[in-house]
Amino acid sequence: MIATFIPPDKLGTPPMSDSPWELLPTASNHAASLDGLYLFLTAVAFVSFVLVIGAMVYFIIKYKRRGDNDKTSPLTHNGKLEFAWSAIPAVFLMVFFVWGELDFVKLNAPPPDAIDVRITGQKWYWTIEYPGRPVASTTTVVDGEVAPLLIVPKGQPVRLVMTSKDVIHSFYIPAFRVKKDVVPGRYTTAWFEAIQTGRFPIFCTEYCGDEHSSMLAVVEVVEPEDYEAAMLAATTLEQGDGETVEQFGEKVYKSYACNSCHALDSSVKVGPGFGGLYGKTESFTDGSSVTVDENYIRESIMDPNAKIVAGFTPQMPTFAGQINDDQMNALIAYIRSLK
Ligand code: HEC
Ligand SMILES: [Cu+2]
Repeated sequence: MIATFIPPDKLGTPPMSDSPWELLPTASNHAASLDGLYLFLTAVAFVSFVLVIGAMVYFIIKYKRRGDNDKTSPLTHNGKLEFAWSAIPAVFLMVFFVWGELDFVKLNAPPPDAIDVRITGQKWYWTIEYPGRPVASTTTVVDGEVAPLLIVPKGQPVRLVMTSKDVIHSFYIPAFRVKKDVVPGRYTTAWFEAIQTGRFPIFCTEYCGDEHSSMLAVVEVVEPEDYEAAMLAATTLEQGDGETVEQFGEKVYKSYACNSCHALDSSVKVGPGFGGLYGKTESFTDGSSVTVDENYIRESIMDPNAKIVAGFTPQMPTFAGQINDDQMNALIAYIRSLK
C-alpha cells in the first residue's frame, strides 16, 4: 500500500465507451448478463413511469370537476382492467426474479477447475497470494506507488477465497461486475472468468477507515500462454544482479506495503517514521526503552506487539512467515540507511 491516491485511469481503467448504454468494459463472463438485467430493469421502470404518470395527467385534465353540478361517475370498478394491471406486472416481476436468480446461482457456484487465489484485506491494502507459489503478495508499480496485483489468465475460471485481518472490507472489480464483502473471522468466495485482456482497477467498496479510498489494486488479464511468465515476474522477490542490499530492501519495503503506515523521514503516519531510527533510544508504552538495533527492528516486524512505541497503538500486523531471512536482512539494512 498505497500511500497516496492513484487516479483510477493510472490503474488501467480503459476509456469509457461512447455508447451511453454501455456502463463499463464487459471484461468477465458475468458482465453481459448482469448488464442486460440492469438495462432491462431500467427500461421497464421507465415505461411504467411513462404509463402511470401519463394516465394520471390525462385523467386529471379529462375528469377535472367543472362545476357544482358535475357528478362523480357511479362506476366503482372494472374487473378486467384490474386483472390486467395486476397480471402484467406480475409477469415482469417473475422475469426479474428468474433472471436474477439464475445469475445469483451462477455467481455463487465456482467451477471445480478454477484457479484458487487467496485475498486478505487489511487496513489499507490487499494481500494477493497464489497457493503453491513461494511469495508474498504479487504487486506492481503504478505511477511510482506499489499496488497489489491480481494476475489471471484469460478464459480460465478463477476463484477468490477472501478474508480480512481487521474490519469489513469489500473486494470490487467493476469491469468484471464482481463484488463481495471481505469479513474478519470467515471466508467469502467469488469467482469469474476474464474474457478480455488488459488491466482493470480493483477497489475496496466498504468504508474501512482513514485510507479507505486508497485501498486500491490492479487486476491484469493475460493470454493463457503468458500467464506463467507474468506470475514469475510478479512473484520473484530476490536481490537482483547489481542491486545493493539496500536497494533490494527498498523493494521488499514497498512490496510489503510498509509505506502505507510508515514514512521514510521522521514524520508520523499510522506508525512512527523511520528517518534516524537506527541507533536512537526508543521508549515504549510500558515505560521501558531500548537502543534501536537489528534485533529490535527484526522483533518489531515479526512480533510487532512485543513492544509498543510510546504514543502509538498496536495496529501493525505481524509479518512472521511472510518475510524470509534474505528479505529481512535487506529490509533492516534499508531502514538502517534512512537518515
Ligand atoms: C497497518 C499499519 C502498519 C504496517 C502495514 C506496518 N507497520 Fe510497522 N508499525 C505500525 C505501528 C502503529 C507501529 C508503532 C506501534 C508498535 O510499536 O507496534 C509500528 C512500529 C514499527 C517499528 C518500530 C518503530 C519504532 O519507532 O520503534 C518498525 C521497525 C516497523 N514498524 C517496521 C515495519 C515494517 C518493516 C513494515 C513492513 C514490512 C511495517 N512496519 C508495516 C504500523 C504498521
Ligand atoms: Cu477496505
